[in-house]
This record gives sequence, structure tokens and C-alpha cells, in this order.
Amino acid sequence: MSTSNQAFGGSPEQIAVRAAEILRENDLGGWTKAAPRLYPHQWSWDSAFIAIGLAHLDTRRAAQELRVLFAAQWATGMVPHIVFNPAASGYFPNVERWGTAVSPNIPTGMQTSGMCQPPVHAIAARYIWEIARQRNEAEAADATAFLRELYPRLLAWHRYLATDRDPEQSGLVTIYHPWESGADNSPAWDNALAAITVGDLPPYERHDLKHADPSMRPTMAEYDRYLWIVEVMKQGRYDEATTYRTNPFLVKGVWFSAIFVAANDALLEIADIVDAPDADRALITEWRDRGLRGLNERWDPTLNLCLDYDLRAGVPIRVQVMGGFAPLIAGHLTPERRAAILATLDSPAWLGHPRLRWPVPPSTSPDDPAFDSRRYWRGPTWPVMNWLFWWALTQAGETERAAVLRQASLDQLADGLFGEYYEPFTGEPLGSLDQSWTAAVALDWLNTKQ
Ligand code: 2M8
Repeated sequence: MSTSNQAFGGSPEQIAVRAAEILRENDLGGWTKAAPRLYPHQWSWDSAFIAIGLAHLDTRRAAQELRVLFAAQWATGMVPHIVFNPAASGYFPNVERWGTAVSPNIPTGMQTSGMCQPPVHAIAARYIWEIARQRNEAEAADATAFLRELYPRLLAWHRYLATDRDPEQSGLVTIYHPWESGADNSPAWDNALAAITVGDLPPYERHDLKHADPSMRPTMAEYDRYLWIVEVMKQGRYDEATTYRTNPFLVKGVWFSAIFVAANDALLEIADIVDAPDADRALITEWRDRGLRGLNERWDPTLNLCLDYDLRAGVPIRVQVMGGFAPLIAGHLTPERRAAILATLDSPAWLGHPRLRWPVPPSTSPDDPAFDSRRYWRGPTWPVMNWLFWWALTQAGETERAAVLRQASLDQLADGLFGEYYEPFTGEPLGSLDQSWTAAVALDWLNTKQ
């Protein structure tokens, strides 16, 4: 791991070389740990981004990343958010604390958490195939075979999200836990967490505080609630219907749902490549269109952002967080919505903020009262999220904006430290260094022309 950036000039070539090295260092043979020490296991959405970066080094190895993850898919179709490495210790909650062995749905012999993360996987699988096709015929043939193999699993994963996680058929995915959002301590979850009464919680020791500065991590009050939700889910044997009835945290997550829309578009393309039945295509189209309608209903014309919805409290969550840009990620923008969302993005509350070190989106707007420039998902900028914005802008044909964002993101990474997240005003790298998904997205930017 680099502890100093003194010998690092920050040229694109140097960034690419170091990014590839990090992915190699964090490679545990067919799968990649999310970070050298803080995250020693395989995380679901990290893996998808990692596969996108790996594809530029070795498309077969990239495919293997997703193959290993999907081997832990539950019988319900859920792809768990952590696949534990039995050889690693030092992360909490560990598999014993999760107690997922109580579920009849976990695959035999697997050690996983009992919840999920945003479904970037179909986007990643589609990406691998595209890159393989540009390489040579042998790689393209292997990538097509890989898509054939993964397609039924991707379909089951999406079916799970569209049914078990949306019994209301609202088009929006219900999340059971802030960890499922990926943006763990976002201010979006503050009220929903505050409303939770923590019951009889077995004692615990946090390991994350040994590997990261506690002032940047979620608070103890948040952790108590994170672990209490896990207790409740465990008591219900991770049964979906039970969780829906008993879970103290039940939120329609717009960022998650938007990624699901984009992933359904990718899955439609995969369905074409693998000659899937027309009935599948009709189903996936229905999920996608329902998602777009659901997001549309959560648009807030006063904030010009899309808002999460707290199902327990029955209220929209009025905060200015990155998730509000969900319609941009989902795509299929009407001219009015495009204009509105880009105006928000350019405004002083976001990319136009005068104090930003680089014009990359902070996880929470500096204008929001809950903004905290150093604490995790409450303000810092996340290179991997820059990538999602860049990708969505590219998909939307906003090539100039995408190019500016790509360059700003690479400027941010010129320190060679590959931070998990960055202080938006000073550009200081924070959290874990040599974070895998940061290295992965750098590789993608440096191998893409725009
Ligand atoms: C963070 O989440 C984990 C829990 O899942 C943690 O804080 O221990 C989040 O940033 C999440 O989005 C990410 O997938 C994970 C690994 O990078 O770390």
C-alpha cells in the first residue's frame, strides 16, 4: 500500500499502473476484497464496479468476480451484500453475528450477510461483454458464454427485487437497512433511524474504528440501530414477508431503484445477446417501466430532486442528498426533467458550489443542514459515485458534462492514494486507502476515450 504520494507524479499512465496494482494486491483468487484492511470480504456492489475495472485488464477474470459473487445468491434470488471470506477476521458484524444460517434460503456452505445492495451487476456483466468484443473473437465467445451462464441468475435477482422487495408494485425497491442503500450514514436515514427503539442488543465491539478515524465513521447511536435491525431480521429468520411486517426500517430507496432501472436496461440487452424468450423481455421491460413511473412519483419540484420515501412514517424524506439525482441514473429523461435535474446538478448547492476543490458531486449537498465534509456519506465525495454520474451523463448524451466530470475525477485521483472518499473542499483522501472500487473506476476512465 502507498502511504505517501511523493514519488507519484499523477500522470494518467501512473494512475493506471497503480490502479492495476491495487486490484492485484486486493485479489484473493477469483474475487477481490473491497479494501486491504477495513473491508476484508467480498461486497456485492463493490464487486460489480471492480468487475468493470478488471475487464480492462482481463475480461475472464472480471467475469469470475461476478461468478463468485453469484455463487452466494440465495434461493429467493437475493444477492447478499457481503460474502464472507472464512480466512479473514477483523470485520464486524461477522457471519456469526449475522446468524444467516437460520435462513432456509442461504446456499449450503456459504457464509453471507442477510441483506443486499444496489444491483449494478447486469450493468457490469454487459460492460465485460462489450470490452471482450472489442478485444478478439476468443474473448468475445467466452464473454457470451459467461452471459448465458449468468443470465438466469441475473433474472432471478431482478425478479426478487421487483416482487419480494416491492409488494406494492410501486416500481420502487424497499430497503430494510441503511447498509442496503450503500450510503450507510446518509442524512436521508436520520429520522427513520431516530424513530427506532433499540431493544435487547447483545454487546459488540466495532472493528471499523480500529482501521479508520472514528470521526469519519458512523456514530455509535447509528451502529446500535444498524445492529438492532439485523437482530430483528435474524429473529424473523430473514424471511421476506416477516421482515416486511416487523422491520423497524422500511424505506423506498430512489437511488437503489434508479440503479435497478438502469440494470433492467442492461439486462434487456443481455436478454437479446443470449436469445432469451420474449416473455422474459416483456417482464424486464415491465420492471423497467414501472421503476420509471415510481421515480416520477417521487420527484419533488421544490427541491428539484427525487426523494426517498419512509414507508413506516408514511412521509417523503426531504434532504438534499446524492440519491436525489436518481432520475439521471435511471435515464429515459423527458426534456423537462433533464433540464431540471441538470440545473440542480450545476447549481451552487452541488457542482457549482464555490468551495469545492474539484467539480465532483458531494454525497450530501453543502447546503443541507446535515452536511459534514469529513463523515463518510454525509458530505465527502466518492470516486465510485463520480463514475456512476459520469456513466449516466454519457448514456444521456451529455458528453461535455461527462468529459468535465471524468477529468475532475482523475484530477482528484492524481494523489495516487485511491481513497475510499475525499474531503470535498480540501481534496484530502479519507477512509480506507487503496480502495478497490476507486482503483477500478480509475481504470475504466483511463481506458475510455471520452
Ligand atoms: C461501506 O459499508 C460497509 C457495510 O456494508 C461498512 O461500512 O462496514 C459502504 O460504503 C458500502 O457502500 C460499501 O459497499 C462497503 C464496502 O466498500 O463499505
